[in-house]
Amino acid sequence: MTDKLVAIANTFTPDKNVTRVRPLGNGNINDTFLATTASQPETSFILQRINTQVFRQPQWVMQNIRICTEHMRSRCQSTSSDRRWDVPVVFLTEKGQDHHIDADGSFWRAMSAIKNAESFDTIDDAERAAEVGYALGTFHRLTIDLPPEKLADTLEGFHITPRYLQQYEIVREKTTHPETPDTQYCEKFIGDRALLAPVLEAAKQRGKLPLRLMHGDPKINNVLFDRQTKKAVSLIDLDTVKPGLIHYDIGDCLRSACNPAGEETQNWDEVYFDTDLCRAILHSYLAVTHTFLTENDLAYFYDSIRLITFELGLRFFTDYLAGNIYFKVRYPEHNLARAIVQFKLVESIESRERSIALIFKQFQS
Ligand code: GN1
Ligand code: MG
Repeated sequence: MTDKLVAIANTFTPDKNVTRVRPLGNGNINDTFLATTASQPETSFILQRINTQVFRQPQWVMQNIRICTEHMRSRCQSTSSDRRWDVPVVFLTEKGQDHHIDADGSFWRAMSAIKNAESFDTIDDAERAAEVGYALGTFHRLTIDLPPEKLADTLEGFHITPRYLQQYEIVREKTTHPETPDTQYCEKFIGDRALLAPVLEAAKQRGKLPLRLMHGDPKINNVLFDRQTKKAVSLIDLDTVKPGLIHYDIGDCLRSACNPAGEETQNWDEVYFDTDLCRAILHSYLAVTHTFLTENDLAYFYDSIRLITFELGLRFFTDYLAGNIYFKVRYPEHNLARAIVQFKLVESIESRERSIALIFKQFQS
């Protein structure tokens, strides 16, 4: 396999000098590797096999990433900034293609690695949190003038919560699963909050929230921090960049960054939503984005945090019931455990509604 991976990596390098390919990170969907050249280790790059069961048109994913990264790069070049901000570069094959399909039909692509940078699965201090807000704000600021209709819909239904609820109901009807206190908790939790599901879609339909370009997956470990300065320098994992609501991003970023126990914990009593981290993230996010956000945008921030957390729990639980066909798992109840983490987080968000609302109040006129 290693030789095969090295050969695949070398389709993206003119010098064919990759000597080592090793697994990187813990993505739930795609397979990610770091490809290294012996002579120049600093030219390591990211090699990924796209999960084509999830991304049915992977060539559209690449097209979206190229449009978005080129746009962000030209915005960075045309505005002076005293801060480092790196946009990943898509590598091309010898034939000038942004992907390579191997003999097994797998879809591969390569992108530059962000130098001297690191990511974290959890954070616990306000300085780092402020950098997370800066990172998401910078991504939204650099893409706000890129018309969303220039991008393809690469993952239909992604973050459309009412659709996930429908799928859950279908899967629940069709499958049999052991009734345990944990599954009963999840079913009751979802049933009690079914009315919450359409909140953002209804606002979109009523014209309160505009269709914009979104990142789609700005969870904490997709923010890269400079190892020396500790400042955020990039927001990676651009597979889900497509037309959507920036509220999905706000919700996803906050549900992931403000959960110090992390989304993989099994210690459910430890799960809580940290409002100090939330405040730090929002302050810096809004400092970058206030020029284009509207009163309506702010009015839906709390709902988006609660909804996207609920939605991810719903997605994990549905996948558990369906037999773990979407998210990678390490054991059969993994998606059930992940769902409970998100639902505990929703409970904590709900219990802190007033203090979360107070954070936004400061920014609403
Ligand atoms: C998936 O594969 P990864 O870890 O980048 C998922 C996100 C979830 C996330 C939860 C395309 O992202 O929506 O929030 O897991 N990506 C897709 O960790 O479904
Ligand atoms: Mg992702």
